[in-house]
Amino acid sequence: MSATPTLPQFDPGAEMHAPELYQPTGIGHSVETFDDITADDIRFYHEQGYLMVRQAFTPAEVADSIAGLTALIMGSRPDFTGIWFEAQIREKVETLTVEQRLDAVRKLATFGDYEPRLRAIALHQKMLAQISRLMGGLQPELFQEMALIKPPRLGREKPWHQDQAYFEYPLGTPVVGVWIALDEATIANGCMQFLPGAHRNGPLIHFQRRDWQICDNQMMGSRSVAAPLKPGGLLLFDGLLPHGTPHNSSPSRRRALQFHYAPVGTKKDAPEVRLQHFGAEGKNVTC
Ligand SMILES: O=C(O)CCC(=O)C(=O)O
Repeated sequence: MSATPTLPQFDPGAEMHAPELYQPTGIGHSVETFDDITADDIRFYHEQGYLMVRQAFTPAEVADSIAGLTALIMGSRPDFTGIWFEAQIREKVETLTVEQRLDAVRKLATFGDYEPRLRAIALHQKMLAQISRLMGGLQPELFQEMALIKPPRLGREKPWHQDQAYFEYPLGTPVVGVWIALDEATIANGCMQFLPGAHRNGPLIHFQRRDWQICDNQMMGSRSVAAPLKPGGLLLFDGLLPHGTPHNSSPSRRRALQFHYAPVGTKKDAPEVRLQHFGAEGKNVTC
């Protein structure tokens, strides 16, 4: 394949959030390994919209994923164009050394065809088996791959949102997200935070503000829970679970993988249908 030179892509914004948006009141429920997930945990997932697995992947599997990500950022595949840089380094991206680029990237997407180590973790057999249980026995199909990196002191917020506000799958589709910590994810460096059980309230209106997001006013003072995870830990979460991550103001890097699955063969809606559910138009609401 020939290399196509492309201009660097940037994340849309660097605006800081109000600290009150991310004040978790507790830590989420977890099990130790995939093998420890019981029928009660599956029920818990359906009621609360999430489940954490503290040791989902081995240190070797984590190291492989990091090596795969690093290789892509260092340019192992010049034909790979799915890299977005932090908005704050827009002025200096061209002057960064390849090493410095490692701490300037915000996200990568759609990389499995370019990096077999990342495809392998997305299709990890033990993980897929548990996702299938969460889908009531249906066969999961991977439809989205992302790596989300919060460089030290720079990594920006991902505002509160529901992932299904980004997808065209009909409401009622059991969309399952997985979020895998590659570094230790802490409250200080921007681990996931979510509203347990709120997936059952259905779609929330999203607005284009710092991102395509739930209105800050709606999230202020809400009782969120955090998902701190060691490397190799995993969060399983429902496509309608409101979640977000704060800015990383710590000195430690926070790298994570996020994959999404829907049952094989699920037909997508037209984009207008998604906006009828998640968009503000015609609903007499403001943010
Ligand atoms: O890893 C993060 O910072 C948040 C990722 C996320 O929620 C998303 O991209 O939907």
